[in-house]
Amino acid sequence: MARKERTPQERSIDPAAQQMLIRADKLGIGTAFSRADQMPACNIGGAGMCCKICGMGPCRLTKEGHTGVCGATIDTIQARNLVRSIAAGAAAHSDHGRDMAFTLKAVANGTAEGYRIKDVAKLRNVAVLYDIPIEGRAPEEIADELADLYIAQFGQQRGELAPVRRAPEKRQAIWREQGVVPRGIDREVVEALHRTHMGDDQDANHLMNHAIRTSLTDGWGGSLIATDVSDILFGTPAPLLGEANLGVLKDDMVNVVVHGHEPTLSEMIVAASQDPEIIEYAKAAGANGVNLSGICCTANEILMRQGVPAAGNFLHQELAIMTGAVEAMVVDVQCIMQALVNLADKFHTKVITTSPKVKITGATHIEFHETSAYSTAKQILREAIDNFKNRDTTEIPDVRESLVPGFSHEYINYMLGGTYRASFRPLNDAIMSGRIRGVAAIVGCNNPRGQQDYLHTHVAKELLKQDVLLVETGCGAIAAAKLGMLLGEAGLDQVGPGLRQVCETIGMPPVLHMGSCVDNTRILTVLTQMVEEGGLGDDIDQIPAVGLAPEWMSEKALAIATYCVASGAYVIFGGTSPVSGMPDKMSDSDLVSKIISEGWEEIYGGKLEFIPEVNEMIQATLDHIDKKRAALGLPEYDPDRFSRSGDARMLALEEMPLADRRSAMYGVAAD
Ligand code: NFS
Repeated sequence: MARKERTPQERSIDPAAQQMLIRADKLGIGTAFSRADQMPACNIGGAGMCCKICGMGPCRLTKEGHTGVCGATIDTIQARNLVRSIAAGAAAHSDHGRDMAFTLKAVANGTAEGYRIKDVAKLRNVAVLYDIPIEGRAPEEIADELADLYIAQFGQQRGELAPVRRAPEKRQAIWREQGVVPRGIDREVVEALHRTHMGDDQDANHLMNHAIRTSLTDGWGGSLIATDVSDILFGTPAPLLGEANLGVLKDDMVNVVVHGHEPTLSEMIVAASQDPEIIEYAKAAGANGVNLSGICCTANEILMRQGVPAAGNFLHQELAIMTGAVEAMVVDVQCIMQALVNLADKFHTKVITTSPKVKITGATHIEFHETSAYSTAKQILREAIDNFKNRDTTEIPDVRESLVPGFSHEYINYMLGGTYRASFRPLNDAIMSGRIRGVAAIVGCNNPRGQQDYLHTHVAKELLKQDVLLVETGCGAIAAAKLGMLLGEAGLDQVGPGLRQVCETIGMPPVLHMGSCVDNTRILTVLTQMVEEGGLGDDIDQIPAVGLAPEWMSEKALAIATYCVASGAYVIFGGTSPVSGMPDKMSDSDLVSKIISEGWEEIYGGKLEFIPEVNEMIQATLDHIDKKRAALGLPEYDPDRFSRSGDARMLALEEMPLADRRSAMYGVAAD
């Protein structure tokens, strides 16, 4: 039975999205939002209780005690499905990391067109972590050795993944004791597929151990490699001014939207869009140049390094085309909806696929290789410019917000301590004193089954009031950006008094945009440094911190959640649990749910829970932070302890009659 169709306001809290959804309705065009309304969610598959691993099925189990044709239980089927999702997510991130490592190798050997090593300092710092000699060596020589080491992580068969050494020592010891240190990235993903094949691993606990091992190939493997190499090639992010939302599209320019994940393509398109030859070409076509913007994690990559505006997050990909103002949507890998091609047909937009791994029927394919990167980028832009003449009527929502992204681990270190004494001391001290109650990472996708951006921003606002410092990545960060929550210090009046004092003293915003989803590894290395700084325990699980993905939808999100749990974090997801029992309680099988929460907490100190209700999500976050504070012996959080911050107090004083100020300031009676 089809669900009731929601209004644009029920589908998204973003005014730009609402405007485009009204336009979609007027034009009779479907979107992910309307398809979600029309597609009833499958309770059995959603709860992980459908097994289609072999040809005897699919077996849809609905009652306690049901088994598949082979005798597989609900627990085994849920565990197998979850392991497969985590393997797919880890594979996506890691394959991205592999391609980055190949690009680094090509740059080191002078075979990549248009790229160079932009951040030599980061290259040297990373090389040292792996004992690669740096003194007296050219950057290319160091890069060549680092690229070889990183490429080797994928095919390594035995031993330990090299980046694992970057985790806190105590954490590494737990992983060794549990036998979950990954041997090689590809090996663990292949083994995940093998173990979940018909007739293999059929013990839920044993399967979930491998879920942990597979996820670690992502967080302390492929994703970390992707972040390192992106920084080395394109620069480690530092704060800059950017803009977000559909209002960044321009009526008088050729609009090219880059969408997907890998910065190799988008960085080259950014460079090509500034090429005088391309600008001339655009002018000859009657446009004022090429206007680039991004969607999804590609947006984050070029936003935080180049200040290229973000047109939006995951659910904005169709809405951008709906403006009628996009000449080309250039995509590489991941989170690209197949619906784009049919939608683009209704307008003049060209969908251009570029990755050798991704073709979409009906899209134009211009394959992108690092050996001819710059030339291909120019070719893509020329295609877009040629398409400008086909533009019909447009409707670009006049909605955009400024934001300050670019808080890399390195920058936070510098921000807190300066160039010569870079340190996390002020942050740790602020948490220890209770000015900052704790830290929460709000990350992950949009999901059209919910109201776009509502959970992301509502949770963020409520936690800020409670003096919780926020870090954000992925589509969650873009949600916050679009709603004006990444405006540097501008939103400080919405923030609790202690956190406000810290932000004003350091000059930092209360929500730190740390990048794309592979950049969740920046959060891991930040947490590691917080441990090493001292005062917050000797492992990540002791820090008063929580990870949230309120609007998750992708398998990558499940991989991220699992490696964060394995690293010691409490992770809360919104939406539906892929290992829940049936909602009508026909099955109360909850072994896998218990393994990933209580079971993992016992071993790793972190746990994964699915909490759909927003207030429960917020309360669980605060309870966990307070529990960790108590365990560390830190003072109980007290919002009144630090009263009003300096700036707020000064403003209040300024408004006072002069005679009253003295007593207000010094507690003495006026003369
Ligand atoms: Ni992350 Fe980035 Fe967005 Fe979700 Fe997709 S873009 S890798 S998966 S939808 S946050």
